[in-house]
Amino acid sequence: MKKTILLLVGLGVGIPVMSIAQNDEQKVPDYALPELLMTEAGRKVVTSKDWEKQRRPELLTLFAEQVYGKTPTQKIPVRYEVLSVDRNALGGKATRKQIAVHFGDGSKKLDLLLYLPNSTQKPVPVFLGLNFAGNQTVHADPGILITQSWIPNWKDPGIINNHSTEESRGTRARRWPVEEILARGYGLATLYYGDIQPDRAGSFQASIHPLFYRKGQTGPAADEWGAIGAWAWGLSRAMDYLETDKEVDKKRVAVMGHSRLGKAALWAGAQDTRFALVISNDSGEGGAAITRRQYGETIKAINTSFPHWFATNYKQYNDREEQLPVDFHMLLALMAPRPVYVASASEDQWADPKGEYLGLHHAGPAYGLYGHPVLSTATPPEIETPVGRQTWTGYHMRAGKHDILLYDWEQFMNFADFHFRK
Ligand code: GTR
Repeated sequence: MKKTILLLVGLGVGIPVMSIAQNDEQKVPDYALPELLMTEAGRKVVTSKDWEKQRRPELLTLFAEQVYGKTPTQKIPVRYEVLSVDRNALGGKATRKQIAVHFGDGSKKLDLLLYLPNSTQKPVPVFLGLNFAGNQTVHADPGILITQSWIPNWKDPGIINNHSTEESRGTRARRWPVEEILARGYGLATLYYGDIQPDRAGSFQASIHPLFYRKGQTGPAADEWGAIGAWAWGLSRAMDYLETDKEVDKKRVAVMGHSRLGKAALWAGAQDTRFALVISNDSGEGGAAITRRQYGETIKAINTSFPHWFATNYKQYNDREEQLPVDFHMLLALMAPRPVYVASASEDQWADPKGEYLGLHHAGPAYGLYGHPVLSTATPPEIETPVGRQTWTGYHMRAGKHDILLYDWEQFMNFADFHFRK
């Protein structure tokens, strides 16, 4: 038996991380997944009605209270300010809109960037996702407003002392194939996750959290939302705007995200059924991957490196995966009956590609309640052999590292074509 111990230092997140990761398939413990189609009272879920009325709400509550923390339900004042509309962006290929969404007394806002294809009849389907480094990083388009928000000191050019400069334009363009997306008749909407909550420990005061605080409250209670919950909330607020835009087909909005932002996309998709399709790219631990496998990143590792991401309650499961009342196949099942897509990368062992595939596979029975076809085998496919494209659970494993590239987007669009253009 080959023993592999991987020492991960830093991971380029600006926070010192030192943990021992287990990435030996032989060392995956025997585990039993909590039953997807069994209510807490021990009743079998056999119809879509049982799912929608009972089991799905139970699971949503468990994920809220034990994993991500509860999202506040109260509405706060929101105001949209259209900052710019350019009907001749990207050499005439696109309409570019930028919208500031102001919250509460106006002290907090998010900036939404929206590209729509000029060559297609409106309304168009749209992909919506958070970005890691500001809207201006997704394309070199000089018309994109540069984020003023605090930003982690990523190694990308153009970030100086947690602020973005002109030099940051287009630095993450490889992750956002804007022209290809537009050419296929889709729009793209994106916002910087740091507009909602800065990605650093102890950042609640600087986030949108205080807009919801009770009198005297200074931080989230043990079962209240962490940063992933806040980022997911931001996706829903972007969706609120998209619903008002006549050029967007609000019935065909796909929410997507990479890595930590894939976790946020999944949690947004679980809570907000306006998202018609949900896509996870390399979301790993706390995303698509089965946590009971304890392969790659674990609950303890993620809670230690990123103490602000999840509800405080989630820390109870450090080294106690088997006690968690849910596992992440249930998160993916919360999308049912809406289609869900999971992507992995072969060298991204930290995110446990096999665990991500199994998460999706074990979500399948929820789709079965609707008679929707899903991936049938528990064995992940070969590298770069997408599967389930014409089912409700699509999957591929790209060759290479933890990232999101044109290849991934092409598969997302193929899957969206099947569901959105039927
Ligand atoms: C890693 C973290 C992962 C993933 C990743 C990312 O450091 O351990 O869970 O979220 O960051 O977001 O790129």
